[in-house]
Amino acid sequence: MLKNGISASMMCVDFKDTKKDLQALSDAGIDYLHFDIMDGDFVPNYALGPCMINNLRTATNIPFDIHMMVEHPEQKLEYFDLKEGDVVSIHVESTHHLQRVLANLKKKGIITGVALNPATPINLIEYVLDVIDFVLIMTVNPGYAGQALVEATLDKITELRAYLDKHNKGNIAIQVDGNVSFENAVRMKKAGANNFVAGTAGLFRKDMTIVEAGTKLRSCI
Ligand code: S6P
Ligand code: MG
Repeated sequence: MLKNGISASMMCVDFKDTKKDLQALSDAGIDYLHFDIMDGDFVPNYALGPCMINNLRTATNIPFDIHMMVEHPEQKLEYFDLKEGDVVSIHVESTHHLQRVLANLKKKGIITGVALNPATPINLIEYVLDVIDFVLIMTVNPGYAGQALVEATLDKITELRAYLDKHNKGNIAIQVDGNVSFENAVRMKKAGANNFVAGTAGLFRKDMTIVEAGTKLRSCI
């Protein structure tokens, strides 16, 4: 089960002083560290990978949330040393074998999520509802931090919550990712989101510290 709360987007940390940011994220009581894995193919960018994840295992007690934005995730997951209790999300658009990849992760004790790009319809998740703990609604197009919200995704969150209830899956959480600002977090929460990926808009801000932003964001969700 995915915890309600805040997942910090690790592509937004200050790589010159990762240790300091990790301490601040811990002080802020952040619930997960969100690792954006990008292959330059599924998305128009490269970011993060197994070596960063392995490196940080011993540097923090905050649980890991791994967002796979790669083609053929079923082939690339073996590059990762996944641990029971890790969170992993797989994009519907990235594989012909969505059920297989999610079921295999579930067997390993992974908390599984299915991710949807802004233009991808909700009903594509119907036949994987029994192998997921959460749905990740992309509220921006994947690839970059610092983008504007795709407004239509707010209605999508509302529709997804109703869809899950209709399928007797009220226990499946909704994670949102992209421009989770303080204002947008309130709207996303109202629409039915439970877990909020926070980057430049809600946590790694120029006008406040991580602890100040984390405290403010928590009061919004
Ligand atoms: C986007 C990625 C996200 C971003 C996050 C950044 O491809 O999946 O996790 O890192 O959205 O947050 P913000 O507040 O800069 O949009
Ligand atoms: Mg992400």
